[in-house]
Amino acid sequence: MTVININTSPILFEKKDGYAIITLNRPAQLNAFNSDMHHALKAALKESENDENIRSLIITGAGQGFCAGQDLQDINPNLGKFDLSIPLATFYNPLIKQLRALKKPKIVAVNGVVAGAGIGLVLACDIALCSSEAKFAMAFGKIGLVPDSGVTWFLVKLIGVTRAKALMLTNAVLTSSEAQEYGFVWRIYEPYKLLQHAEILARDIAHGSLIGTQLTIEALDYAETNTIYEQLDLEAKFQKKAGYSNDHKEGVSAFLEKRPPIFYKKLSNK
Ligand code: T3D
Repeated sequence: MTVININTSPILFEKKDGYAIITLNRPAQLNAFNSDMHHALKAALKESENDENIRSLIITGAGQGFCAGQDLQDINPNLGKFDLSIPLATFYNPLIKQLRALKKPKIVAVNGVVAGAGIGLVLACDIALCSSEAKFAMAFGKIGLVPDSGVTWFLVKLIGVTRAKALMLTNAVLTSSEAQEYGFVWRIYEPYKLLQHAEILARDIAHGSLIGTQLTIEALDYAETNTIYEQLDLEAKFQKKAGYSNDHKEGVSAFLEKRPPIFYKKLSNK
């Protein structure tokens, strides 16, 4: 059994009814990333991928913030210049790739301020919810850096190059309503209700058809770059796979028998 000290562990990992909650846990630094948090998050995502009883995932933050990007206390400007492509290649790029490759639905519950690479983390997940108190700060330009962690890629696709440029060049801080208007987040909740709603969503998705969910996420990933002709072929290929699944059989049987479908039964050996 892994013993986690909630006072010192940079990540809290809790398994629930078909889903898991990963909590970024460096509240005094607004859950900014240091190498320990990167390593622990990578391990928690890997376990979420491997554990068949985890069928959806919530990522949230402890305390007042969600994630303030890179921990700036770790950078001592007096120690000379440092090749920042190294932390990107070591930590940030693998994190975004790991999130995109993890084909289980990832719900991000943005409980407070999010800045820098934290924005990339939000945009790499599948469904984003936020607290009405959340703020979205670009932040990179304020310290003379370029948006990273996929933020340039995500934002051009999400809001178009005109608004992406304006946000990045002004280092704007968006309110929760603006973030919703821009499509960063799907729904906004009162702070004390955010996690409750994220858990209802995670549980509902976990008890739904995993194959349908996974193929949907994958199809939408391909849609970013495919032509309509390629996408139609892909949909047919994925529908063939889904159509042969036990989940499809169960879904249709349940409909005809006027009962709720049963897609998920906890595996007892886990
Ligand atoms: O460098 C590389 O490895 C390359 C990769 C880069 C990726 C990046 O993410 S670059 C961007 C790094 N992040 C930032 O520049 C954000 C810096 N923080 C802020 O701009 C503001 O703190 C926020 C807009 C996020 C929130 O503002 P506010 O007013 O709500 O809170 P605050 O008072 O500024 O911060 C509260 C505490 O959190 C404070 O500590 P204290 O004084 O109470 O002891 C502050 O120092 C700490 N904190 C906030 N952000 C960071 C942080 N500590 C370390 N690192 C942070 N990024």
